[in-house]
Amino acid sequence: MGSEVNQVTESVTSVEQDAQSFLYKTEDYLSKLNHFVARTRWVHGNFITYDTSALVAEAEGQRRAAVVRLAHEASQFNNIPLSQDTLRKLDKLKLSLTLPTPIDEDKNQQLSKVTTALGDLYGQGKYCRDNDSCLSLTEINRIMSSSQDYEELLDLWTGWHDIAKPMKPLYEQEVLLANQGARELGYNDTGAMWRSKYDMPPEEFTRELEQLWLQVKPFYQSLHCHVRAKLSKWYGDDKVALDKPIPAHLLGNMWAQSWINVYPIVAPESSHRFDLTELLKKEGYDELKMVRAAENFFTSIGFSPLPDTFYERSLFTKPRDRDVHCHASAWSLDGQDDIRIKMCIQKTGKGFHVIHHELGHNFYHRAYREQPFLYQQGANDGFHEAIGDTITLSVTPGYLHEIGLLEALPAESEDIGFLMKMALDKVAFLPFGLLVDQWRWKVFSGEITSDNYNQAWWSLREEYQGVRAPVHRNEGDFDPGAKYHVPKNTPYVRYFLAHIMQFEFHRTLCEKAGSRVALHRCSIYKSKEAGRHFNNMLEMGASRPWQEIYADFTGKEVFDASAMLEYFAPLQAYLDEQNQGLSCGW
Ligand code: X8Z
Ligand code: ZN
Repeated sequence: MGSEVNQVTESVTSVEQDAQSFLYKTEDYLSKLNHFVARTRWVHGNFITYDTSALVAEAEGQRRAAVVRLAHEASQFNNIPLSQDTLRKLDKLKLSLTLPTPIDEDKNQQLSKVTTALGDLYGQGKYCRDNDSCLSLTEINRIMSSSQDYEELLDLWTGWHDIAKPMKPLYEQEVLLANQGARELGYNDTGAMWRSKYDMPPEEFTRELEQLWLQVKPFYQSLHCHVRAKLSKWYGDDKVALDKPIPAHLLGNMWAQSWINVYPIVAPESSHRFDLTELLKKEGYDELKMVRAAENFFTSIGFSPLPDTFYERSLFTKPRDRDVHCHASAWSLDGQDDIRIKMCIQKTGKGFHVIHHELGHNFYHRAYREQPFLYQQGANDGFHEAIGDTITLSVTPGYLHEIGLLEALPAESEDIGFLMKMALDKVAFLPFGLLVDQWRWKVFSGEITSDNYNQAWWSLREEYQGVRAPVHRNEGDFDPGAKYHVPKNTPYVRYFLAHIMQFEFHRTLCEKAGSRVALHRCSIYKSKEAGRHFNNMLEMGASRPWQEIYADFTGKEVFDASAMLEYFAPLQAYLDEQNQGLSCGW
């Protein structure tokens, strides 16, 4: 009897050793391959040409094929008792691709070509009124952010959405190929695979999202109601009807995902009207100075300064003479200290926030670099998106005053204006953050087919955001493709999570910093204690289930949106008052 037990233990140990050695080699191999692929992607993203596209397609194809091969090899360890850590790493390996590729090499190459082509259609997209005057997305965004001319906005909106039309057949192919890859790895479809990345059964994850949405939906609806009424006054109720969804081109943003640019139309009368864009201009902040200021926030709470190579290798401004992928991104090329950002910085308040967002990614990359390769990730992808945003919540008027950007410290009575701006950015985003993947999950599962891609997109946008297409759309249009993350295959629900989580993180850090003021007035600037606590979480990477990391960090077992609601409580009271007599909803 005793010797049988020993034999079992010995054989388990030797399988454990086999699995560990497999993982050790895999991590070593993949980290080197990743470095090479990242360099190729970096060059391509900075210089989109026929050749760099071919190179990146090939490199990505190699990487996808290697990961899939290793994930299949890992299945030799299925249903064998192994240590928690080994099981976790095997799971991370299996889930590490966003677009799983079929094992068939021809299909793998086809998938690579299709994904690169889709990304390039977006990166090279321009709206040409005629051959001599083409507008890039950066230019379109700049005009849209300040125009209040209904027809001009409509022209830009339709002009940009047209770039996505040729994506449709490519997207269909991509869905078919990725789904085949997902099935070969044992998932029902690619969407099911994406939902399996959250350390809980995928159905439970879907329920968790639904609950979070229900918690914040009443507040979103109040904001929607108020903004719609103001827009209706501005544009006339023939253009913005008081009981219908808002035309999607009137919210100061191509996707109506951030409404901060319509602040001048909705600003509370009695409130302070300082404008961060103006302050940056007045104080002579160029792109570099904006990045330095954001870095300074992180170093003030105890993070080491960024390496010189960050400044030597990053891209901050849109080159005049070539196509680049302008959408902001943060990179860790080598999993060590070669961290960079690539963004066409807008010298605006919003641009200042985005820089903090990107640096949050980089400080996270660096904090978890001592983890084994497969744990060099956020606790979940929402964490990664929430780090820099948590810092933007500390970019309060008080902080701006402290760093000399804002002359006089605004009185508390003026907070409503500031909260309104924050809500137009952070609360207005929530339904968009949720619906992009609602659409994709249904596309991957086959519930939405190419016959109704566009119609299904707009019914989700109406349902969740309460916005409608400003002109008639049909299935020749492919409006989801006009949003970066669709052609670039970046899962999106991470941003929804991040928008909720950042308020929980902010509340936790404010407690650590010993703050005694309301959540929206708290800034953790210069608090080493808050910084230390933050860093302890970041260092863990994905080495433990995110729920444990979250509970350790916040001290709370429950993950909910209560901090966001607490932060905006004074604005909620103001909106309730303003909305009296209006009939809200759509
Ligand atoms: O894509 C981003 C970041 C890069 S990870 C700039 N964001 C989403 C978007 O722009 O749509 C941040 C907020 C949502
Ligand atoms: Zn991000």
